[in-house]
Amino acid sequence: MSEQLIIALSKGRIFKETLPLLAHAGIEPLEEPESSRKLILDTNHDDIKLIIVRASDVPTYVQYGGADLGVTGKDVLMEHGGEGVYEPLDLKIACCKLMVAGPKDQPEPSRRLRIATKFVNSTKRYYAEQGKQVDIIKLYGSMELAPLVGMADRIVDVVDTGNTLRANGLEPLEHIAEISSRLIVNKASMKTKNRRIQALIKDFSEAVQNA
Ligand code: PRT
Ligand code: MG
Repeated sequence: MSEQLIIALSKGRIFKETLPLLAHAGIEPLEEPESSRKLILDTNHDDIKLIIVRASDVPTYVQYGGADLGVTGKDVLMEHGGEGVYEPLDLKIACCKLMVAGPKDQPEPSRRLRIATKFVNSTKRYYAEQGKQVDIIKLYGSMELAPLVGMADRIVDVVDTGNTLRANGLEPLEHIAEISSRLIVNKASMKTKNRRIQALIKDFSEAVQNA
């Protein structure tokens, strides 16, 4: 039997939007991550497994060889830094924008801006490029709440429709980066399983072009 190929995905939009790409490569999961408690999903190929991990853990699994390949948002990849992984393909799925947002019609305070975000590295880099000193407050979710309770002046978060911002009286202020999901590959796997990985990259890129 040939060696295993392990692909790391996260539940939700990444899984859903990766399914058609997998299908184009002839790969079909035999169970649903939403209904199954299993973390390793079988596919129609004995030697291809999908592992379901936290979105922010996908680059780490691929970096350390827990998975050969993964699908992850560019936002997550920018935070991680991308060490130990190749990023051969923009899958053009789960698209959104990384943005600075804040309360509607609120001028900048005269003191340093306080920014709440889970994207600490990207936020540091963005303000450093502007030559602006800010204080960053690290959060793990629901960033929109921080300005509402006076804990921060601004947030840095990914925005799609902007409905979540609007529902909380916030508005997008500055555009930091266009985000889409990327195929990432473990560097050692790229050498040892090159033929199979190249074939998968080719199938995925055809599917992206046809989408
Ligand atoms: O949920 P968990 O903490 O485990 O991880 P996660 O939130 O990073 O995972 P997930 O599955 O929600 O997102 C995976 C990837 O999808 C992200 O890394 C982004 O690259 C991408 N993506 C695309 C988005 C969105 N669109 C998006 N809208 N990720 C998050 N959102 C959030 C947004 O911040 C807001 O809170 O969804 C909410 C609705 O957005 P609006 O603007 O349409 O209201
Ligand atoms: Mg989420």
